[in-house]
Amino acid sequence: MSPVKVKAEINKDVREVFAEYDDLTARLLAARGISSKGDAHLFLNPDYERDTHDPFLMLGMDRAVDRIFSAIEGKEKITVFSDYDCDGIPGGALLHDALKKLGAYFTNYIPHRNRDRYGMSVEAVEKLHAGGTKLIITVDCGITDVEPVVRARELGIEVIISDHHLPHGELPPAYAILNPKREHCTYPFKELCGTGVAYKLAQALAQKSAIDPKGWEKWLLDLVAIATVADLMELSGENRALVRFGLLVLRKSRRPGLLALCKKMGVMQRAITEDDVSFMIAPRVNAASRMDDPELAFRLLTTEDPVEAEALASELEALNRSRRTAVATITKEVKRRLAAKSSHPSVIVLGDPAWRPALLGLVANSVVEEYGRPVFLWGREHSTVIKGSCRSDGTVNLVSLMEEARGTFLEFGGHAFSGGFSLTHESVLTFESQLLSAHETVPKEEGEREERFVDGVLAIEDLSDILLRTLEQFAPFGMGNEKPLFHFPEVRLREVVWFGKGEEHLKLRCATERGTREAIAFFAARDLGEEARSVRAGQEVSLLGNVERDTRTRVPRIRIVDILS
Ligand SMILES: [Mn+2]
Repeated sequence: MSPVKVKAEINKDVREVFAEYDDLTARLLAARGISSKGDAHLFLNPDYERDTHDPFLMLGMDRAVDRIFSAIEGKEKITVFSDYDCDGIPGGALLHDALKKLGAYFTNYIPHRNRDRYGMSVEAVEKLHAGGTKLIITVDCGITDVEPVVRARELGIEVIISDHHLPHGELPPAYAILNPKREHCTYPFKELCGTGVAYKLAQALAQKSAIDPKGWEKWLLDLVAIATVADLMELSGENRALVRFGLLVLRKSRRPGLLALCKKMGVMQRAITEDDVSFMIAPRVNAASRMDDPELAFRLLTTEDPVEAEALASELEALNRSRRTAVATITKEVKRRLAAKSSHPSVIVLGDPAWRPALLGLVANSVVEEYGRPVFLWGREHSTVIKGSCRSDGTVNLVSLMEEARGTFLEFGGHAFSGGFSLTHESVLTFESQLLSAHETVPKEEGEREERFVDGVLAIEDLSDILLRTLEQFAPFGMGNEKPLFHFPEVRLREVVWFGKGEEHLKLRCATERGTREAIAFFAARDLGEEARSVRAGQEVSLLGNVERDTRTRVPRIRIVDILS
C-alpha cells in the first residue's frame, strides 16, 4: 500500500497567522505556499480591479495602441494573425470582437496546422499583402519570426507582435512587441497566455476609446478563461483573477456558438467549471485544427448567427468524435507494436507515415502512463517533413534530451514534459539510436514518488455544504493550484453500483448521519484497475479523492482518484 502523507502539517505559528480561518482553510493556504495573512486575504478574495494590472505597464503598449488607432482612422486593413490552438483561436476571436467594436477594417488569419508552418511565414505574409493588409497583429505567435517580419516590412506592412512565448535570439523588427517575457518589459505579471496578452491590448484600446459603456472589454473575459485554462498557465496572480471572473462571464456568455456547444456537450452553461473548459471545450476547439480547419472553431466563437452556431457546434462535436476514434486507433497500434517486443529501451521511439502528427501528443500521453518512460512518436501528413510529439514520465527533461541529440532534428521545441519535433527522412533511420545515446548522458530527475500527498484526512461524514463552500474559495483550480485531494481512510460501503453503457463507471454508496453520500469514479474499470473491480458492499475501503458537488442533486460527493484497499 502506498503511504499517504499530508502535504502541509501546520504548526502553532502558522495556525496563529491564519487565526481567523478554520483548520482546513489554514491547511490549504499553507499547502499552496501562502504564509502571510495579507497573501491569504489576496488569494481568497480575488478582485478584478485590484488584481489586473494597468495594460500600459507592458513595454510597447503605447506604440501598439497608437498604431492601431491610426489604422482605424485611416481605414487601413488590419489582419489579426493567430495560432491554431486553444490559445491562439480564442485570442484571435478576442481581438476580432474588440476591433469590431472599435469600427476597424480588419480580417482574421489562422494558419493551417498541417499545411502551414507554425507561426508567421513569408508565404502567409505575401498572401496577406496581396489581400491589401497594411497592419498585422499577431496573437500567441510571432516572437521568433524574424524573417516573415522582415518580409512584411519590405512589402510596406507593419507588424505588432503579441505573444507570450519565451523570446530567444534576435527579436523580429516589428513596429511594437507585446510580450511580458521580453527583456526590459517590467510588466508585473509574466505568466499570461497568448489570449491574456491580447486581452491587455484590448483593455488598453478600450481605455483610450470613447466607446460606452466603460468596461465593455470585460465581456471578452470568457475567451481569456478558456485560453488560460486550456494553455495550462499557472493560475496565480493576475491569471487567478482573469480565470475566476472569466468563468463568471463564460456562465453568462451570450455567444451563440458557446451556447450551442454547451447544449451539444450536455454541459450546463450557468455552472461551467474549469474542468468543463479543460475536458469539454478545449478538446473541441483543438479538434478543429487537428482534424480539419481551425477556422471552424474561430467561427464558432465569433458568429452571431444561432443557425450557423448550431451547425458549427455539430461539426466540432463530430470532429471531436472522429479525433477520439483516430487517437484510439493509433494508440492501439502503438501498444500492439510494443506488446510484441520482449523488452523496451529507456526511450520508446515509434513512428508511421500513416499517423497524423497532430494526434500523436495525445497518444504519447497514454503510452507514457503505461510504460513509464519518455516516448517519441512521429508521423506525416500533407508534407514531406516528418513531424512528431514527445512526452516524458518526469525522469528526464525533454528539452535537455533533444538538445543532446540536436543533430538528428530539423526543428524541436517544448517543455520539460512535452514537446514537438520534425525530422528529415534520412534521420528517421537513426532517430532511435541517437535518442538512446542522448538519454545515456543527459541528467536524470527523480522519478515519480511512491508517497501520495494529500491536503487532509476526512471522514465520509465530513462531506457537507460548509466543506464545499470552503473548497470553492480556492477555485479555480489548475496549474499551481491543484484541486485539494483528501484521504478517506475508512469508508464503509453500503452499496456498490457499476453503471454506464458498458458498466464502466463506479458508484459507491455510504450511509451517514447526514444521509446517503456517494463516491464516484468514471471509467473506474479502465483507470483504477484491480482494487476497483474487487470492492464489495459491506466492505471498508480507503479512498483518495476530491470533493465536489453532484451536478444534478447538488449534494457533496467524493470524486475518487484512487482506491487504496
Ligand atoms: Mn499559447
